[in-house]
Amino acid sequence: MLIRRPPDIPASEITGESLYQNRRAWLSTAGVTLAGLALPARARAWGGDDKLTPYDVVTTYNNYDEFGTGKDEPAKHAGGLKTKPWMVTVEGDVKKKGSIYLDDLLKGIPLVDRTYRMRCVEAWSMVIPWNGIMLGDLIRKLEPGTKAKYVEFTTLLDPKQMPGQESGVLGWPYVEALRIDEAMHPLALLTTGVYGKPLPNQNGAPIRLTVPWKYGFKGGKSIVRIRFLETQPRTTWNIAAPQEYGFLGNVNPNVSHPRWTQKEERRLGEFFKRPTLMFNGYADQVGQLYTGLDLKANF
Ligand SMILES: Nc1nc2c(c(=O)[nH]1)N[C@H]1C(S)=C(S)[C@@H](COP(=O)(O)O)O[C@H]1N2
Ligand SMILES: [Mo]
Repeated sequence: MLIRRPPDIPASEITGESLYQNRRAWLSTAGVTLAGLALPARARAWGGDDKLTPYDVVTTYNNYDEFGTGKDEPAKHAGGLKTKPWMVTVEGDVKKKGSIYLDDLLKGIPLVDRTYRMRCVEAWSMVIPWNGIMLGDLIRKLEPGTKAKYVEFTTLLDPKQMPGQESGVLGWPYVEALRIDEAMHPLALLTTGVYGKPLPNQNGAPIRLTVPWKYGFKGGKSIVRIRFLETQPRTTWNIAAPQEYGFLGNVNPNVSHPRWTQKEERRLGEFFKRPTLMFNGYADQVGQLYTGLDLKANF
């Protein structure tokens, strides 16, 4: 089993402002970021600006265990993954079932640009300008039935292309899932690009899940199957270590990982640690999904 720990972040990654730090990127997120927030106070409490993490860091410091467990390995080894043509299979309690080319699956769904804070369970974080679609738009297009309470996402299983799958560090293929109400939330995306460019393979090309209020492990990469289920599916990290990785995987500074605190985080490119915020700072938008739930027991 793979033992996760917060890594030391080399000084070479302490970099300045990014090229893409422009008005367009921020405008595109304004609707989401500003909704319901008393922004100036909140922004100061948060510790200043959320500068974009530079493209070269976003695309060379990755977790994608199918291509090796070193942060630099996915960028080195994922280049050969064949992502075109790409088929996705839709299964379960849903009207539009079957295997479909990715382009056809996404046809007619509006593209969105969203800059999100992303928080890994290993206590580092980035700010990433994603391009993709709202997951809810796709779900509505697929027309799930009334029994569909969960949506499951499965990564490609192909040890020939993904050498990490020859090892037993995790169960393969990588599986992640959301409750359907979480999946319908407008912040939940399927992303196909970053910084306005097609998603590099190491970031999960050609399509991956992006859920900014949850730990990064919830964001399954290179998805080939979407299933609509009545009962909660088992998910990869939850199977590997259920006491460490809950099904929900919501960012929660009050629930420590058994081996390290989640109260603070290292933003890649910054020297000082920042406090970690409830739901990764998206509490005003997503908090109502969990009303009445004991978030210490349901982590
Ligand atoms: N298939 C697959 N998806 C995965 C992972 C993985 O190992 N395999 N790692 C997860 C983890 S732990 C994180 S933090 C994010 C990292 O995404 P990024 O490399 O695009 O920043 O991908 C997630 N999705
Ligand atoms: Mo992660």
